[in-house]
Amino acid sequence: MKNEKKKNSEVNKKLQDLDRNREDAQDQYLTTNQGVRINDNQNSLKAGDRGASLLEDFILREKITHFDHERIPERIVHARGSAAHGYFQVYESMEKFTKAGFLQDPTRKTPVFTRFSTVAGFKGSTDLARDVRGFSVKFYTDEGNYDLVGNNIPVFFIQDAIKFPDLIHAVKPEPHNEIPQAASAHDTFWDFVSLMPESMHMIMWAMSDRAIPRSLRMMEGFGVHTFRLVNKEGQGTFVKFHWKPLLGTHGVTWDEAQKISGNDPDFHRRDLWNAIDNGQFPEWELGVQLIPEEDEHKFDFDLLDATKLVPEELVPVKKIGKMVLNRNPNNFFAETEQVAFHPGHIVPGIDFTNDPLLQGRLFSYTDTQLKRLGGPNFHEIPINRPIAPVHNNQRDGHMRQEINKGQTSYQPNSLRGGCPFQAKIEEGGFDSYPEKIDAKKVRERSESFKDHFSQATLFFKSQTDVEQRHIIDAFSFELGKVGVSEVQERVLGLLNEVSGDLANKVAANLGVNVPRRKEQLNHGVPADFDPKRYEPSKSNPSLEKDPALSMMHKGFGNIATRKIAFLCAEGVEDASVQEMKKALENKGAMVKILGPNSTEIKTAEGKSLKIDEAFRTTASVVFDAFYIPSGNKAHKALSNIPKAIHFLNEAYKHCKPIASVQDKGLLDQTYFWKNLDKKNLIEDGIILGKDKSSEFIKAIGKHRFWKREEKDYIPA
Ligand code: HDD
Repeated sequence: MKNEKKKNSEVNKKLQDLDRNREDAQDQYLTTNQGVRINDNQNSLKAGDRGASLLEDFILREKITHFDHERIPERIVHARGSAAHGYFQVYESMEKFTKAGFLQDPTRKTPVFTRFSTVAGFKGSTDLARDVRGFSVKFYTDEGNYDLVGNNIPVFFIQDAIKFPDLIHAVKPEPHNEIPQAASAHDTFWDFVSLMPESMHMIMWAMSDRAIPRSLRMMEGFGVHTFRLVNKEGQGTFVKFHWKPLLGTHGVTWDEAQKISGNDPDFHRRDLWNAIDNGQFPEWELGVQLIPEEDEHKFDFDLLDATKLVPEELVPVKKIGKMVLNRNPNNFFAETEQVAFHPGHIVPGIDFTNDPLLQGRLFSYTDTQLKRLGGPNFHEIPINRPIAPVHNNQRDGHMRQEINKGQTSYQPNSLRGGCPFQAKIEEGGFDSYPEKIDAKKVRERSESFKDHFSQATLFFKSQTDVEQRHIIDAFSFELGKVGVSEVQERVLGLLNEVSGDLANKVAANLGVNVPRRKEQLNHGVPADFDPKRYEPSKSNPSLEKDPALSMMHKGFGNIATRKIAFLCAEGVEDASVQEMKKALENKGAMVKILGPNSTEIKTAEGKSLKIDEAFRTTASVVFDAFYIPSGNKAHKALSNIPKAIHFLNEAYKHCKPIASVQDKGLLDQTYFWKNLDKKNLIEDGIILGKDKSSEFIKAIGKHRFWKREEKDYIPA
């Protein structure tokens, strides 16, 4: 145990070194990059005080040159990202399945750096775009860095990496006018989808609320591919990786997402930052689905096909450990921007499979870092540096940091006694899993990859009515933005393969007919498109529904870190503010007091109450629930603020819980109040009356009151 403690503190120490954080302390002088102290940072050197600037001004030249070079190419995909440090700890030894050191010992904390991202938008794009979210974790293990580079969706659009550039070209802004930013609702994306039936499963996920998460802290993560665990005896087990957030998995509504994008494009980044800053550390459990090698061919899909998941109904997820993110980066560029993930960064005990999407990725990630980070030494950038010692004969290259001593940089050598040595397997040397391969070289897809619809259907059927409605709305919005009717029709044809009901409802919203199958395959399809190659061989799905695919099937209750707005004005009753605040904060929620402007106000009792934010500078969409404390004077004042009334109307439209001590005042100024069935307020998420904190907490725990959507009459 003592030894373990020592090891943990050594790891932390190594991480600190890795950070190479430099505080600019108070007592330090401003210097040039060469360490020369600067005496005047306000004026450039000139010939006379009104004269021309002089080229000899090395201080000016150095400063401007550095500035001119401060940007590096943004990531070609996943450019917009937010990250945090933390640690991972396994619950029990996984020795039976893997020899990976960081999965053996429950007392050991392995440092991690985790980056979340959107895929399509540029670096400065909005967080709330409808998009897949990247979920990358770098584990700094004692045996080297292990990167789990996944998404918040367990499947992928395409089966073979050779289609990746096409997929990304189709979804990125269109090349002639660079429109639209961070959005898939445009012609080229849906044109591509309409010709790629294999994308249908992931498209269903991308049109669900998973693609507009409430928070990065409330998303699941998936390794997507089937990987392989290998134990000491060399025995392999197929594995699918899952991250399960302890705060539950939640989305926002599409209307909200669009409004948040305007009000706070940094919504997710800010939310992650603030939660960690407040000490409310986000946590995920790492889950694994383990499949013995002998079961490889027992499923009605191929484990190597990244457009398929292994239903949790068939193979349960075993939770094996927990990740806690507990420290914000010190410098966005140095850490979040320069971190280089790679699915090929693996450690002994974890190995690849022949998934053709994964195999292609193994090439792409190094290649892209060479360009983005400027050369082959990107592993020396502090955030990418392993804590395991690095010894090899690789030398030189742009921006080399290490000063390798000695005469030899080759192997075998005798001049340095043969050092560095190869490690035997028992000494931790990596050995690839000896998979037997005996095949012809072909450019083909396996027959077992050809069912593109069964799991898309399973996904749709597994959703609640509310989730299905959101999917229908999302398709109707996205396809409604497509200007080419042939593309709309082809997609409807594919949707018809997933669910006739889905296709018909989307078609009705678009005012377009669902084509019959024959038309669908031939209508406007390019001459070199080979339908036979993609002809779906619809096998019998072995399951009708898998509840794990739905975000809403699980009860929820934890209100920790939820943001609650208190609508206040002069004359508010202090007790009704403080009691509710205390009750909510006891459950870990974050209370924000909103008021007419951001100064202090006087309560009915004459006390002063600090306002956190003015109505003018915020919006209802950035809060989870709303409370109006008592006080007739305050209610009168709030009733005269149109934004306060709008706040509540919009909150109601977005199905969020609303609590008010009294109905006379602000509540009866709203659009929705007069139409409400006053007998069933609680079922509608409206909590009315004094001392109702426990009812309000329960309501917040339900996240949303979706039944309200059926009415759809709120003009907010
Ligand atoms: Fe990728 C980045 C996830 C397929 C090529 N990818 C990138 C990131 C994530 C993923 C989360 C951002 C990493 C970060 O935060 O820095 N990518 C996936 C998943 C895939 C996938 C889950 C399928 C299962 N990717 C994929 C393919 C290719 C790429 C098939 C190319 C053949 N991905 C890249 C890239 C990126 C990248 C171009 C851009 C920036 C980077 O690598 O570092 O190489």
